Formats: sequence, structure tokens, C-alpha cells
Amino acid sequence: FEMRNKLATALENEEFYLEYQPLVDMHTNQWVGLEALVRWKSDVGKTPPDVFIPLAEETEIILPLGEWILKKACEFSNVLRQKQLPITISVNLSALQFSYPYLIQMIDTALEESEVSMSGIELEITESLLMNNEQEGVKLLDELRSKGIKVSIDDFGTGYSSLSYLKKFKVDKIKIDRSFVKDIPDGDDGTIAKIIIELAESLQMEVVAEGVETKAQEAFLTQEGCRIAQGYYYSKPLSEKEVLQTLETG
Ligand code: G
Ligand code: G
Ligand code: MN
Ligand code: NA
Repeated sequence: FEMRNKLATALENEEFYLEYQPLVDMHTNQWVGLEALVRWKSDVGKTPPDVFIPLAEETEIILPLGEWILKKACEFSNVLRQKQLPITISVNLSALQFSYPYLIQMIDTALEESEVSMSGIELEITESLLMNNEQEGVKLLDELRSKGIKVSIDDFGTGYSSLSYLKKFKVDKIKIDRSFVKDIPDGDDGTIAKIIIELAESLQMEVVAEGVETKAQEAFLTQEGCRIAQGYYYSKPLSEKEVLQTLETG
């Protein structure tokens, strides 16, 4: 209950901030994207998102928090664009945010306020998210696409219906969950990653490997045809300032 109460006032107390983890082109080592990750720091210290995001969903605080996250990401996208650093920012969406017409209205508002096109922003959703309401999901994805917003499936392979999902819903990108990258090149992980890469290729979707931590994992993934990765091997999540410093010094 203590944490619940704290979470309720965290937004107005300005206790949230965003970090950004780069997505890297493994062929060129260039940063091609940034994933926005929310952080919470209060008077009791930092609380990890795995702990407060479920609570924020339960209490529906994720709705105003999610709006704030999108707005902040749009603002930073603007900063990058003005500095001639055209790097896409991806924003995680919670299931509660993925309903119609709520999501479209929220995006339109963020768009108007930041006075930019949304082409600099992508959305990440998890597999379970769309399954609650198929018809609405299809309609939402069409509408997002018509606005030029790309959608990725996050944590791919960990949900309960990955394959039927891909058939029903047109998404742009698959992110291979880091649990399938962990033991590459040993064990079954290599085989699973390889099959996901092939699947993405045949469905003409982009593919991103998550949680890359070693050179050996990079070598395996690039050999199998995956070009974009995210993970501690390249960079941990960074502050806006650190992102700008790195990008501006080349
Ligand atoms: O850095 P890491 O501990 O940030 O994130 C853990 C998990 O928390 C992520 O896998 C993701 O599911 C969730 N998460 C992080 N940032 C956000 C966010 O901005 N919105 C939502 N809905 N989830 C997030
Ligand atoms: O579910 P989602 O993919 O949004 O989660 C991102 C989470 O993964 C964040 O908590 C981030 O800090 C974490 N993360 C990013 N790179 C690595 C990595 O190379 N190894 C591990 N173990 N975690 C990572
Ligand atoms: Mn994600
Ligand atoms: Na993930």
C-alpha cells in the first residue's frame, strides 16, 4: 500500500524520467534507434519498472504515465531532429493503453503538442496485448500505419500465440526476446533465434535481437541475417545527455 500511494503522486512530484537504450546496426556499429525506458526515483530510491509498471497498470496510473512517456519521447525526438540526428525512438505501450479510440486520441494530442510528424516515433507492444480484442487490434494497427507509425512486437516468442498473432496482425518489426539470445551460440537458443529471423524475413518484417551481451552472439546473429541489435554489449540505457554527447561526438 505504501508503494501504491507513492505511485499515485509520483507523476505530479516529477519523480519519473526516461532513459534510452540504443538499437545498433551490427554491420556499421551505427545507432539506428533508441528505446525509451521509464525510471522512477523517489525519496526511497529507485524502484525498477518490473515492479512499478504492473502496479501502475493495476491502478490505471499507466494511462497518465503513458501519456507523459509519449510526450517526453516526442520532445526528445524533436531535439534530435533539430540537431540533424534523425534517430527513431520506440515507446513501450501497456495493454491498457492499447484501446480504441483512447490511443489514437493520445497520439494526436502528442502530435499536436510537439508539432512534428510521428514518423520519428515507433511503438512496442507485447504479444498478449492484441489478443484481447482482435477486431479492434486490426483497426488500431491500420490507423497507426496510416499515420506513419511503425509497430514492433516486443519479447517475441514468450507469449502464448506468437504465430497466429503474426498472421492476424500486420506489424513492422519483431524483437527477439533476450531469453532466446542468452545462450547463443550454445543450446537451443541459436536454433530458436535462427527460426525467428527466417520467419521475419519471409513475412518481410524487420527483426531486432534483444539482450546481446557478447561478440559471439553478435557473430551468430549477423551470420543468420539479423542486422539490428540491442544490449549491454553496445550500451546500457542512457540519459538524454549521454545520448546527445555520444551522437554529437560521432
Ligand atoms: O530497463 P528495464 O528494466 O527498463 O525494463 C523492464 C521492463 O519494464 C521492460 O521490459 C518493459 O516491459 C517495462 N517498461 C520499461 N519502460 C516502459 C515504458 O515506458 N512503458 C511500459 N508500458 N513498460 C515499460
Ligand atoms: O521488455 P523490454 O525489452 O522492453 O525490456 C528491456 C529491458 O531489458 C530493460 O530492463 C533493459 O535494461 C534490459 N536490458 C537491455 N539490454 C540488456 C542486456 O544486454 N542484458 C540483460 N540482461 N538485460 C538487458
Ligand atoms: Mn521493449
Ligand atoms: Na524484451
